[in-house]
Amino acid sequence: MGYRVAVVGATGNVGHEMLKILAEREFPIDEIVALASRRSLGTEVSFGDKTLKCKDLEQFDFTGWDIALFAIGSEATKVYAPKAAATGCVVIDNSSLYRYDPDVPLVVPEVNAEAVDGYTKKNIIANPNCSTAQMVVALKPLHDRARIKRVVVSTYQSVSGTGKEGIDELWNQTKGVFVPGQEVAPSVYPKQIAFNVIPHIDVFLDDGSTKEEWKMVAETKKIMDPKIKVTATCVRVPVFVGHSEAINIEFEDFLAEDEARDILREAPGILVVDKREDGGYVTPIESVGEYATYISRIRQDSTIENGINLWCVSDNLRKGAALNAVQVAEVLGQRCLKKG
Ligand code: 2RA
Repeated sequence: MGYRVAVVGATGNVGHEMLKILAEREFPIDEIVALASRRSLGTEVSFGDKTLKCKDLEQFDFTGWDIALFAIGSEATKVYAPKAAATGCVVIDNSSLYRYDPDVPLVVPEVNAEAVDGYTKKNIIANPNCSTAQMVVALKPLHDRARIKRVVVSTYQSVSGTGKEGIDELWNQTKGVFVPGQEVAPSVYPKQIAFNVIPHIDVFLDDGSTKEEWKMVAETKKIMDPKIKVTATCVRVPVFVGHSEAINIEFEDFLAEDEARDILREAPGILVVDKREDGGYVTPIESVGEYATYISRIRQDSTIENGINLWCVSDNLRKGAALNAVQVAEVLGQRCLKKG
């Protein structure tokens, strides 16, 4: 016995990954449907060794369906998530629309799986921002051991975070630099991304930070502990897939780097690759297609009393989005929607 599962936004990067991961992890499915906008009607997408033809989200009736994994923008989510939820189908949403709603749990299973139980208020569960997800996976085991006071994080976010447009722009701009006569295409970014970095993701806020940076602060507090102080600088880099983060952590109590490394080695969802030699660390290219949140460069920060620095890398389309959503569905099934 399994679930009737809808993947909403099946033709997007995250939608594709959701279908792949549902099949990879053999999520218990009795029936699956791929939903997309009318212009993608009939588009074929893969689900394991099967091919699904996309159906029209606008016409779809979620009645009798158990779980809907949403990977569409906030505007469309605002229209269709409540419709799905009202039929009793539990929505697991990747957009930012519901993340800060007190009646909607924001869940990273390795960190706060029990929060899934609160789904009944709106029949919706929110997935965090990709840059938040990998960070809280890294922070949680250390917070349990030595209570985190403050986090300073700089991110190096790949262009796939912007969707297909970001990937296409990096590719076209890079070709434009090398192929004579080929104009450098106008970018979805405010400045050239090829061979460059852009310290600006999402919109600017009144205090000079960006909304992406605000999301990391607000979501870490909601998922982990409102007392943790977080300051972030989010940067777009010319990488196709894989977000990287340099994280500085200040604890209430002293935590030695060796103990931190041992704790992280044992923590769920984490792979530690940390040797003080050439190549003894993980780079984004190595994270692509993997489930793990990789941790490298673990070391004491001797400039403060109880500080640790570390490097964190993960596939932003997987742990940052599709994998986390499927893991939430797994926890939902184990804790709340028992089948069979
Ligand atoms: C980005 N986190 O990387 C944002 C949205 N996926 O662009």
